[in-house]
Amino acid sequence: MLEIAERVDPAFRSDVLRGLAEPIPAIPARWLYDLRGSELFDAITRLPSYYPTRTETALLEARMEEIAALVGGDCVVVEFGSGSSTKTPFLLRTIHPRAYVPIDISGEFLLASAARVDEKFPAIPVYPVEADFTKPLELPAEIEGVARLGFFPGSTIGNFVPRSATDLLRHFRDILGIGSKLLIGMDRVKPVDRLISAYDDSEGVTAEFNLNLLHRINRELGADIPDDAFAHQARWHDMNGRVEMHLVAQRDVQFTIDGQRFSFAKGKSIHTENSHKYGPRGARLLLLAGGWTPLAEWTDPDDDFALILAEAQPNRFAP
Ligand code: AVJ
Repeated sequence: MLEIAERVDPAFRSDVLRGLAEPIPAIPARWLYDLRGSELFDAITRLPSYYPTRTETALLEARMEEIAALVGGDCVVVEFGSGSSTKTPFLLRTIHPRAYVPIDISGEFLLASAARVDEKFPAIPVYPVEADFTKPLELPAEIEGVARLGFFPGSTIGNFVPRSATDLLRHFRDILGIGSKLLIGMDRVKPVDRLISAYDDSEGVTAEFNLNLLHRINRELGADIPDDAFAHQARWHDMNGRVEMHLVAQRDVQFTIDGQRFSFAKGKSIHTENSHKYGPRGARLLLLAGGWTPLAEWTDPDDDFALILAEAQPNRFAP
């Protein structure tokens, strides 16, 4: 018992209990990314129907020289939500930064990927930071005074509703400082059938990724959710411009989490993730609202995905 209690993140417990008691039950998406969840997400990125990763990687590979020319030399790269750091080599190889700072919430995953980068680029010091990048955080003292390039690939910004995305971009600006640059990946709006197959693959990997959240709740919070009672669903919400992931009750079901009873009628869902998609104007407007001036952008020939380079706006008192 004690052993279990020690492992539990109190924020996980309160987010789950609070989220499931809401009129529209929902759990913040970041809890999908424990070690198993991060591994499953990694598997998603290799699925044929999941176009964002390979499209963004190809863009980075093709356009890195141009990007590097605009970024300028002497800087450190700070990556928000580095995960498995698979796109990082393209950046490090061309930019040759003074240091690399990967920031991720999943500690074990972070250290393993940091070690891989360190091995591949022995000349670049790596300073991993285990943190929730949405919260206040300290950058390592070693990089003080050096220009910063924030790297936020994968359309992770799409996880946040526009209001929170704006807050997050402002937060990045506070962390990195005025004059810093940000290279951000944003997924584009596209036909619904392509979006849905990217988030409900025929191999069932995304379903497993979503259902892992229930396994995590059972394991870490001592809950008894029958995992066959819920099924994965991906929905396009046109008005909000996003794909939503849900876990839908397949029958009436009752369960207990940390002594609290919940009951879900058949068809009721737990909303577990949003993935917002942006057109060119929307993407730039979001950056501007978050305090970043777009400098340049690159897209693939099908306009499936965009990489945007932006600069932290100075505070101005007049236009
Ligand atoms: C990591 C948030 C960018 O929204 O495309 C992929 C997460 N979830 N398939 C996305 C995800 C299900 C992914 N992001």
